[in-house]
Amino acid sequence: MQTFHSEHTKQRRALTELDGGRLVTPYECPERVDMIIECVRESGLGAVSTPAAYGLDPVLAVHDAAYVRFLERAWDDWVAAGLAGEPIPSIWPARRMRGDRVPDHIGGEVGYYALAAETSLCAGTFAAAQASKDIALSALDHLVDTGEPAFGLCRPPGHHAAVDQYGGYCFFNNAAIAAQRALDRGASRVAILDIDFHHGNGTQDIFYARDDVLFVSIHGDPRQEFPYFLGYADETGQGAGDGFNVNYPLPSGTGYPKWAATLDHALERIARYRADMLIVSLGVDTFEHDPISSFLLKRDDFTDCGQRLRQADLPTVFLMEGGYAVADIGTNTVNVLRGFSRD
Ligand code: OKP
Ligand code: ZN
Repeated sequence: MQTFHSEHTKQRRALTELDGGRLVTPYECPERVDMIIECVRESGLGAVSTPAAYGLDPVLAVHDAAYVRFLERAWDDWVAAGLAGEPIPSIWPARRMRGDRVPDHIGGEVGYYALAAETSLCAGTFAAAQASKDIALSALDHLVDTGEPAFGLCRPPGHHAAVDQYGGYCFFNNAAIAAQRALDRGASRVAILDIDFHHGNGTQDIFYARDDVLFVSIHGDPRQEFPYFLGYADETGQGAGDGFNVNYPLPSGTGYPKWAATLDHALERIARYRADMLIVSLGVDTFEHDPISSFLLKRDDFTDCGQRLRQADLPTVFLMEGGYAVADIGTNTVNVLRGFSRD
């Protein structure tokens, strides 16, 4: 399996995350990439390649143009407005306020375009988000061109990014961008399986009314876990997309037996869809020692997970999402990939 990796992902180095009323050093840190690529190189998984540059057209295929322009200039506008610290929203278009007007001031714009407040912007965010989607696109193209599976070591992650909103450490929805490219390159039914601990609200948002992308997510129950306001089992899609969105919320404390049985259900749904391609939104924050999550998967469970994914027998791309137990993130990620690759 080929891995796609870029040092440019590390250009995002925010100083602050709003966590329980304090500003802390972000959990989603550049060291995550160092740990994963080191384990990939030691594992003998396969070659590591640098992504190609795709520009913004594939981003604009799934995201709102004004949103993308906002992300490009937000840091400079914040600094020009004389604001100290990193951009964090302090007000949103909440219920019964005007959600149809984009303010002119950066203080209002961040509230319009952010879906959560933990994710500060910083000088390198846009460049890192661009590198991240280039990695996803390169991994997708490698699969289409060679038929071989690929791993995109994306960072920042993408699955919380909606059509016109960032948050949950995500800016461009890498999995959605890759899925759209797969369709543009001839696929007709793409399945996205999101096994990050958190619900992939952004991916769901982008494809909710469509039947050419099946979105299936296994995640912490939104009654108890971020993103709280999406990810319930009764969200099944709308219009042409009705029946093509599948959520499996699981309670805090879920261990591998229950999680793996749920994975098997998810894979059965994907098989019934007769997907011609599988994109795995691969978060390893389901790990028992993850600092912000509450499932109980162990290191070896990730290997078993990879083996089960292999049973789906589909052309597969893995795209990195979350995982914040930095010391173990490389082992857990490579365990999935090696479990998948092993005969
Ligand atoms: C991004 B991904 C920490 C709360 C964190 C945001 C979680 C974002 C997760 N006190 N809330 O891994 O899905
Ligand atoms: Zn997550």
